[in-house]
Amino acid sequence: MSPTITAFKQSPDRGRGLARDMRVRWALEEAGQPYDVRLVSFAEMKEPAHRALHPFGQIPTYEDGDLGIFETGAIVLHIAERHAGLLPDDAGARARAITWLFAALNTVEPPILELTTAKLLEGDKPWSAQRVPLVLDRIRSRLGQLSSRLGEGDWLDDGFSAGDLMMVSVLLRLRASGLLDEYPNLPAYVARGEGRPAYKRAFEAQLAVNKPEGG
Ligand code: GTB
Repeated sequence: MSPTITAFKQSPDRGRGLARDMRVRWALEEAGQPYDVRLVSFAEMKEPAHRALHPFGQIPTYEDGDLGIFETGAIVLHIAERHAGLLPDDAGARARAITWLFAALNTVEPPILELTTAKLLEGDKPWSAQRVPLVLDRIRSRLGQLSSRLGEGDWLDDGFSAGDLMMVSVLLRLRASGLLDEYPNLPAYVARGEGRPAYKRAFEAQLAVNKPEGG
């Protein structure tokens, strides 16, 4: 039986691929694993049936037989550990790839999420005009460090891994801001991720759900 993941019935991004089910879809496509998708509305996410699977009432989730898990990082790692294509065989390279997966989620993404909060949820607060530049500085600091480490490389370590999948996914959230363009190797890195056939398949699948009427 194929695993089942959950995704937004109607994504707020209307299929731009920024909701986190995209990360799981991409991992499954890289692994060559077919999957089913259960679409849930915001209301359904908060109901007991979904909360039994995801205590915080969010997407994505992943179910395979008796197993039900949540948290994108855990799901992608679970897939990567069970199928070829996302983690190297060499123990050291594998540990480094997992390190990048955690770095994407724990070090690079937090200030990016702060920016979303500062702009979308706190934009009307009197202190917002002071806060946003501080958050932008924190993001730039991380991007500069990441850009230096990536250098001329195609990927963060030897070959494409789950670490790159997560880092590219995190960086994609910044595209509209223009911040990535301040570090020329980062848009190119993101474009390499988006150019992967597995990424394209995953993107098309989530777009098909979110296509505007008549579009
Ligand atoms: N830490 C969890 C994980 O990594 O799995 C976070 C999961 C999460 O944030 N899920 C969001 C959710 O279910 C969807 S992805 N939100 C509903 C809720 O909390 O009630 C976050 C997201 C949403 C929308 C956009 N967008 O429109 O661009 C981008 C990302």
